[in-house]
Amino acid sequence: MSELVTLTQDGEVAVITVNNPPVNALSPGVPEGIAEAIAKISADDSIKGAVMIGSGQTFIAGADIKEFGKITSGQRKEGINFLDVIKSIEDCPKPTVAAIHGTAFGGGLEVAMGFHYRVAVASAQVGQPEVKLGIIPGAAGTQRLPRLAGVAKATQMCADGNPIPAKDALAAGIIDSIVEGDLLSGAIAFVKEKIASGEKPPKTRERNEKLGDEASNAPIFEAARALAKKTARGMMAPLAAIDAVEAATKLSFDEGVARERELFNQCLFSDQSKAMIHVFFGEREVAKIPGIGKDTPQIAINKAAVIGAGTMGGGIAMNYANAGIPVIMKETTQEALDRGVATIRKNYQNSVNKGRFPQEVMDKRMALITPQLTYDGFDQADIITEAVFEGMALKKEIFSELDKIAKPGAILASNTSTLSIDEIASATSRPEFVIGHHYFSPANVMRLLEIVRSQATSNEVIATSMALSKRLKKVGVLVGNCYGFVGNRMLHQYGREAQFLVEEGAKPQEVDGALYKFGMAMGPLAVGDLAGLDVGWRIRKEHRHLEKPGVRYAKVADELCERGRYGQKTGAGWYKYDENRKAIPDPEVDALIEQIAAAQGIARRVITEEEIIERTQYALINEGAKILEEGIALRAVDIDIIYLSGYGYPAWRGGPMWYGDTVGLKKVYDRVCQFHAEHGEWWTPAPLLKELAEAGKTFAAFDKAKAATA
Ligand code: T1G
Repeated sequence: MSELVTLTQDGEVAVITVNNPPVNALSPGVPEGIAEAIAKISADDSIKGAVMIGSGQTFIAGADIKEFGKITSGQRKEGINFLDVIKSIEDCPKPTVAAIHGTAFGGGLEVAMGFHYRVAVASAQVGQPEVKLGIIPGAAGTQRLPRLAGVAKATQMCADGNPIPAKDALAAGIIDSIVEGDLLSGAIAFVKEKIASGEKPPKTRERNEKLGDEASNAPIFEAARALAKKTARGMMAPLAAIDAVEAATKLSFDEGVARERELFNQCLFSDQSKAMIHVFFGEREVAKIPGIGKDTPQIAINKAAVIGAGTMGGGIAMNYANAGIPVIMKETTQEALDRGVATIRKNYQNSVNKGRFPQEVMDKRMALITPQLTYDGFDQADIITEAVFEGMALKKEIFSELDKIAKPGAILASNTSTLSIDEIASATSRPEFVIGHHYFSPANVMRLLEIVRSQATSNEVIATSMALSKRLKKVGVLVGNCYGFVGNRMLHQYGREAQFLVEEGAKPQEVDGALYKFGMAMGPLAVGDLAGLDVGWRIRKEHRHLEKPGVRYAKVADELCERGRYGQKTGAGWYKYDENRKAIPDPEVDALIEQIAAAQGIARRVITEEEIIERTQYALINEGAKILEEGIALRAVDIDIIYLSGYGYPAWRGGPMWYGDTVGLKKVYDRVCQFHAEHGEWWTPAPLLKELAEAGKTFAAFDKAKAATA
């Protein structure tokens, strides 16, 4: 028996323990160890029943995702096949019980469903999250789950990939009992009852009573497909998962398993799955900061304070309250403060009304927020976040005041979206405690938190900020200090190209439509209308003096603002908006665009979808390469995670840098050079892009090489 799987005996009951930290993944050796244990149990007459349990934090959390890359790259010849080991569990002549704590996900649940019975602690979760990796269950999960939970539940779980808690799994028939107290003892007691009962251990694959019939199943699959096309737009895996569950209702078990395997392989070898596996590991990679290890001391965050109760300040205060951290929220006028509190209350009430959490949770969270007009209590705060108007003078004035008020060792964070953290820190005597915490609107919803280090920010403050982002359920990404940091700096190039394309001949709805079809949550012009065109207009006016003569700048957005067309908030921007805020193309805007193009001597032309995608996506990639070279982002994958969690970039494309790798950096670079020749210095190729393109390399390889030397 490998140390990955151990077999012990408790009287007549055998206990199989899986020891593969940290999540007991089904890495090579684990399935083999389980199969070996089951064979021994089947052959040993002194054993009358068996239990399997995971050591450490969880049951089996799935196949080892690291193995998929080896398969798709050809490094590993044979695929991942747990079907035989699961079948051997099912065919064991003695009752077997899976004892679940933590998570039984993916292959973990599939293995558990091969057991005759499943018991769990109340805090356990079960699920088939494979679609979140762009694949589907590949070990008969789509065939056994409908046999235990019924077709509707199985279809929903395999298509959306969301886990369910033990109590729902019990109600659905996926588990047989919830164990109070010690899980192993409870599981052993359970299997002893089954031994005593003498009942024939039920084989899940033979349980067909919940498979329904064509008449009852057809509407389930039709609704599931319609939902997947809406909520997982562009993705193949959810639809494949539904096909696989449908096969379970129409074919024999073995034929259904064969169909599942076909669909699994189609997904596994797709670009979408490679991208989503890149994202899975990327979301964990960004938490690893070279030079700031797990042993870096952190500052205890028990009390917070926020300056500003506007859209951002209120959302930030909610983040702290949601994490159970008391937070003071300060404003300058009672009217602004009351408005901020009212917005928070409305947001929470919406969640209660939608059943996301009960009223008492809302009441508890509201009680954690202390709205006030003074700095009272700020000297007790462990972290103070400034979220006021985006003007450097005001921010420096506030940080200078905080320097006098905050206790020694308090973190002073700015929510600035573009301004220099170095300059803000210079207003204090404690620059090592100053950092950027750039949230994305709405701050209580968007997962991304750009953590902006200044030249002086200490490792402790960075380590604390990274840990705090996890506590606030954010994806914290450490970035360097430059205008726009990472996300907004790249967005500036992306938005510029979108507007140039409009001036050159594409209609606004064509630019937005092409990018929506590409997978973006919204097109850039519609995003501008949503955020308010006046925001960018104010910043451009503040920086007009920096515009280089002879260099082309987009003109239409400024003109729209001059006409009071700020977007949704004024009922018109790039589009007109009806009472339901539906965007309607506006002939007045078309006429304005033609007028501006003519005034600039731009000969308008038909612009293809392909050019729209290339001009906008390659502008992102080229700027991302410059950001990498400057060390503003630690890795290309950090840029990808920023775009996925803060800018509505489709996970199944992996992020802008991963997309560049998928297209091929040589092709990207060649097109950037063409755009440079046609459109001037905005398109100056990034030297790193040139270097990687000419070496036939990828950004992923760049990251790997950098990690190897870190
Ligand atoms: N394979 C390999 N590594 C994994 C892993 C997995 N399945 N799950 C987690 N890790 C690593 C992770 O990268 C991190 O590594 C460490 O474990 C801690 O993870 C056949 C084909 C279980 C809820 O999709 O959802 O089964 O960064 O930080 O917050 O049909 O991990 O420390 O080096 O996330 O406590 C299906 C994925 C696979 C589950 C724990 N299973 N994992 O969360 O820890 S496909 C999944 C999770 C499959 C079958 C198919 C979470 C977790 P490092 P963590 P956590």
